[in-house]
Amino acid sequence: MTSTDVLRNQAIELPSWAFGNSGTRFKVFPQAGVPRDPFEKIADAAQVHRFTGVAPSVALHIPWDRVDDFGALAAHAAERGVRLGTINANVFQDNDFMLGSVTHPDAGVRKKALAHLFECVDVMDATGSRDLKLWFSDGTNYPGQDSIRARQDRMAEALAAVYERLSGEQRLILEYKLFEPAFYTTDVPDWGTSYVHCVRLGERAKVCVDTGHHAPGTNIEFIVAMLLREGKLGAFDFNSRFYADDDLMVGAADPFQLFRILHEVRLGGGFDPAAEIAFMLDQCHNIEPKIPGQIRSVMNVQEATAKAALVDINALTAAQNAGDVLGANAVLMDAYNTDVRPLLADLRSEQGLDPDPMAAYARSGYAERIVTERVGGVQAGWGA
Ligand code: LRH
Ligand code: MN
Repeated sequence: MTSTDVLRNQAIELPSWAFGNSGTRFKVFPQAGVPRDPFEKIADAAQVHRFTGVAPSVALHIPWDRVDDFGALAAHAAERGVRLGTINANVFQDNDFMLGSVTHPDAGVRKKALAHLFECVDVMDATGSRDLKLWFSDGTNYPGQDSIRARQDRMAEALAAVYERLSGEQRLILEYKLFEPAFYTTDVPDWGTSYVHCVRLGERAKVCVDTGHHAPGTNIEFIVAMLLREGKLGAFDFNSRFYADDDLMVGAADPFQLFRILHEVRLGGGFDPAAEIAFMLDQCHNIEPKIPGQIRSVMNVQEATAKAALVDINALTAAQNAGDVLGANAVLMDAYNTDVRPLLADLRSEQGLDPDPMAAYARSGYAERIVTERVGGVQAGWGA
């Protein structure tokens, strides 16, 4: 695949929840014009695809995006040039899940959690989605609170039951996270734990790398290289952070890290559609306007991808094999230090898009229109 092919075929999935209100435990600042239902979220996501051309699908979160007729929602999306993507389960907000969901000591609570996961598979059947993404907030806050081993047994049992329920091309994507909301153990805290569970489950179980879910200083591109080598990288939840799971715009806090990650994706064949890697955003625009925030984020992924695609692999390999440390590093830095914005602007023009998506969206009047139209009703959020 040439670098231009990689950019032309790029598909970045947007999170429906990025268009709703979000915040921290301290405050959720509502914004005017925010969607009131999944249909309006989809309409906003379609604006990002309209101006970037590379955001053709929207990930849903259940129950935040539960509707009576998912067929109607899929049709609504199609009319706007996008499709429904990954289904995200939510076993982190029900009062019964305080001590865990599928890992809870009580079998009745585990059964309730599993029922929700099965409901999400039913939603996939209705939307035609390929991926079920599972992130578990399950964990403990104090040593001795529960058996680490027993919780893993419960987790494995639940994952096997969900995996059994999948059909056709459907996949289970297991997302890990170091901590929060649990602060002593998290039952799927790192790539190794997710990988072990996925290997035991089978071919259609893959790992999701959320770039905000690692201990500070973690070399995420090493994890990406390893998972690609094992054929177990299923998806990314892209965002960036300065400290913890900040869910800031991807590439905003550490554009060099994003470049290094996408360089390993390229080396590992991850840009080949056959690798079936889902490139998703998972972000919260707590203080910035949400649609432009998503457009900027998509452009950040495009720019990092374009830079990664510019790396002269032959020169890099030659320098590496010659033990030319500075030479090899220079090959990578040359690509990273290349201004790819003109290249991307030309590619957009070639595709009949405005070379400057942010300016084009601002001129469209959509932002003003939704503020005027979306009066009354309950703004969408995390419903916590
Ligand atoms: C957990 C997470 C997960 C989603 C949620 C919105 O921190 O990254 O991917 O379910 O954010
Ligand atoms: Mn995530």
